[in-house]
Amino acid sequence: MERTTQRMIEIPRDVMTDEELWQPGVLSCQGCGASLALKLALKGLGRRTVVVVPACCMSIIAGPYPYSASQVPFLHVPFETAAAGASGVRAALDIRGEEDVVVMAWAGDGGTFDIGLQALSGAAERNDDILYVCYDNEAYMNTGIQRSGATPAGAWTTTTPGEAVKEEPKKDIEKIMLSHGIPYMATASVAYPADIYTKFRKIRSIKGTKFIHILSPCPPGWQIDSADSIRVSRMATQAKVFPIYEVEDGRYTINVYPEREVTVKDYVKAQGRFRYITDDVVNAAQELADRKWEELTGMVE
Ligand SMILES: Cc1ncc(C[n+]2csc(CCOP(=O)(O)OP(=O)(O)O)c2C)c(N)n1
Ligand SMILES: [Mg+2]
Repeated sequence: MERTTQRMIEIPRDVMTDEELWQPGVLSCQGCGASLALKLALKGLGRRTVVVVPACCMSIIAGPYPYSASQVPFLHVPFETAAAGASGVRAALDIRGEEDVVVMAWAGDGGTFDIGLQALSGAAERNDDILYVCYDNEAYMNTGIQRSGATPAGAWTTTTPGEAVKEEPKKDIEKIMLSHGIPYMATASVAYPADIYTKFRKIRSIKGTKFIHILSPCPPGWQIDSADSIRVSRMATQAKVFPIYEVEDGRYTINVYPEREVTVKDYVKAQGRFRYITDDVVNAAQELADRKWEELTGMVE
């Protein structure tokens, strides 16, 4: 297997905090993308951060007070209220004159694409000064791998069981968020840790609603070996299934250009959850990936 640690060297050591705001010994599965993503995000954001988490794997992974892995305030809120909770904390901090504190909602794909979308849309429409992060493991993992609006077509879940895999493609959350005219929207992946760090560092100085969508592999849900979670995530970007880019005030930048010829077929073949995917669905997913990539590259000035 290829080594995956080399990209860590790209992180500018002079500015990166050595402070660990996400402690080891968390309750995640081995190879969990969500926990790694949060660790990197907090390195970029620093100590002046409040994290607001709805019901999802992360509410369990963090552990209960006083044993929580988080070294910053960690507020647990109901499933559909991540954005509303973050907006409320923002308002309270502003009243106290603590405008420099970043309020970050950290929600799963079910909490974002589906049940929390209304609160998220409201916050984005008001351009509330919050950072909203969706760590996307492409199903409701915490309750046993149910299909969400982020699950890709052709994937097995416990609610699209056996050969009755999901038929509908993944919801286009980036377009939904951009339609609100927010100042910052980005995608990221745990396969590119330096990029996560850089993006979270950058958002500290952006006012208004920021949205970051992070692809977060889930070994039990994707039916992959925990040692392969970074490799499979990188394949998603190399195959253009999950491009890494950012949009700042309408300006598009692609942060990772695929270096290798990886097809959608290669990507799905690497995961047990796509065991029953048909050639037609793979071909449609390839066409969709190619079309979206063309659209994206066309947006870059
Ligand atoms: C209103 C409500 N409905 C259902 C649940 C049960 N529930 C808790 S976590 C969860 C799954 C969350 O999925 P996602 O947001 O994708 O995060 P993940 O678990 O995958 O990390 C569900 C259905 C709940 N807590 N509240
Ligand atoms: Mg999920």
